[in-house]
Amino acid sequence: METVVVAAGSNLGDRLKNLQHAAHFLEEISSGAVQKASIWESEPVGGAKFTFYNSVAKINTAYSPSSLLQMLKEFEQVCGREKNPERWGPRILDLDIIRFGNLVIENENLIIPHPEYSRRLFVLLPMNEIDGSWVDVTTRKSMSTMLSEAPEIEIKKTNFDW
Ligand code: PH2
Ligand code: MG
Ligand code: MG
Repeated sequence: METVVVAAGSNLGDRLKNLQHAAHFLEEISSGAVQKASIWESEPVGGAKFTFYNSVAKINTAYSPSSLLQMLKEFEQVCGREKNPERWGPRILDLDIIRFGNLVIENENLIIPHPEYSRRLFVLLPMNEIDGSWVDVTTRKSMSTMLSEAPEIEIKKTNFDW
């Protein structure tokens, strides 16, 4: 059994409902309770255009990383996400594996830890709420170091439940 951190984002349609669907799904696939951070509203980073709702959830799973990835991708599709969307196009739901226990994986389908998370406050701020003592397995950076080094963006915590 491994502890896995999954980041969730939505910037299309009913963003809160999309994250609530995701929470329901994560509860179904997790062995035991799911720990969810707050939902944060954040400006789009990179080439994306519409404001996101973002959060992260910590689950426990006996699935392999590739099976979990497959399940998350399938669920994104079930929620109505297009199969081959434009790179920065708006998305109903994006579910990314941020960390998978202390595994380090690098293949053509999956990189763990997620290659961008340490520069993304929309992942780090919610992650810090539930996993503040996390140290990156590859860089050995603490959460507070990553938080202070990540580029600033406009982001605020909401009171929505998911
Ligand atoms: N996801 C992206 C690109 N940019 N910006 C924010 N604020 N939140 C995201 O989840 C996000 C993004 C690609 O997955
Ligand atoms: Mg993503
Ligand atoms: Mg993704």
